[in-house]
Amino acid sequence: MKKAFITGFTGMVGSHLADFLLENTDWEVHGLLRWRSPLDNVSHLLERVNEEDRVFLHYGDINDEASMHHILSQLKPDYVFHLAAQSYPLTSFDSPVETLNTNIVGTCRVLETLRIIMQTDSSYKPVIHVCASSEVFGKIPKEKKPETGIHEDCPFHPASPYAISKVGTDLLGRYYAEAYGMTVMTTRMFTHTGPRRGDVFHESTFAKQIALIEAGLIPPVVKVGNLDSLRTYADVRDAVRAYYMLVTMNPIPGEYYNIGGSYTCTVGDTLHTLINMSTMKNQIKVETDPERLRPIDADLQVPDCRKFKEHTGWEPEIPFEQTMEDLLNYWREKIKKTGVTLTR
Ligand code: A2R
Repeated sequence: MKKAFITGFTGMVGSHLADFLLENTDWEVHGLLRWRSPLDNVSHLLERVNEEDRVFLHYGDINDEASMHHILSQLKPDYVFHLAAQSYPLTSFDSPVETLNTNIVGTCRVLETLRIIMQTDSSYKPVIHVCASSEVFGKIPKEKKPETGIHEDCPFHPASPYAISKVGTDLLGRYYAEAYGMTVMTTRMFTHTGPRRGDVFHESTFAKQIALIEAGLIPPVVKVGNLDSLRTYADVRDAVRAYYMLVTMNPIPGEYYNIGGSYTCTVGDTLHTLINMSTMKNQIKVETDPERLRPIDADLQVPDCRKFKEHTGWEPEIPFEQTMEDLLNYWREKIKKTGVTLTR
């Protein structure tokens, strides 16, 4: 039985990827988590963990070399999905060093550990996905944005410590493929969201605030940052299907792909889509909160995904409205279960 190892297993993407692999393959799914990682996103899998039914947990940290070596040398996974990261751009302005350390040095640690294991066991040839981000392209001036969207070879112009860290992640993935012949592919996924999305991201905080308003827990005011930024949205469940295709459909070492959805709108349009889905839509007011504005914004995030689509045949399937409805329902359920929650 093949073994997949997911760093960032407890995150939004890692947990959906685990669901996808359990549903669509017969692989074992091994997740990396830290000793205090919240288990909310994977709580539905814990029974299977207890029963050792294809899901296994490994405690470690990508910033801890010994733990990575211990886990990976024993497990020797066939597929590695390296998703773990400090994943939030706005937080990276407050914690630049931690962001750079986890996303660049942590990625290097994962790849270097695999390289050393491969050196001592020449039969070991894992297929590795390194997850960068569309944020590497950052703030592209309007006149420089290609008609067909941002393609793989557009110049990097990162606009946050997070984006800079993901340039490092991206280049490390390609370096390990070129220098050591490792089967590493790098992706730059554009905005992807859905249930379990962290409440620090714009569409998720909108949905969460609306659910809190509906529950009567906060006044009917949704606090927002920059509403003008243009985004192309994908559903996280389509995104993890893309990652599965990336590693299983003729993986080409050193390749890098832009991947994203097909629905483009402003952050303001997303806000209004969510408000229109609310039972309180006529009462809700919108207020700008300066704390939610980035010092600079990656504001024209529209992808050209032809390279990935031609290579794999992947197409996004879940419509934007469905994603937003599922996200809103996710928060409604969570608030019903947990009651008062931090307003963000
Ligand atoms: O914070 P935790 O303990 O729940 O774990 C997070 C994990 N993570 C780490 N794991 C091991 N060692 C570390 N030093 C470390 N730092 C963070 O990464 C969590 O499981 C995951 C991040 O989850 P989310 O914030 O929900 O990110 P999401 O949306 O799943 O993004 C996945 C990937 C990231 O590379 C993003 O930068 C990219 O997609 O867009």
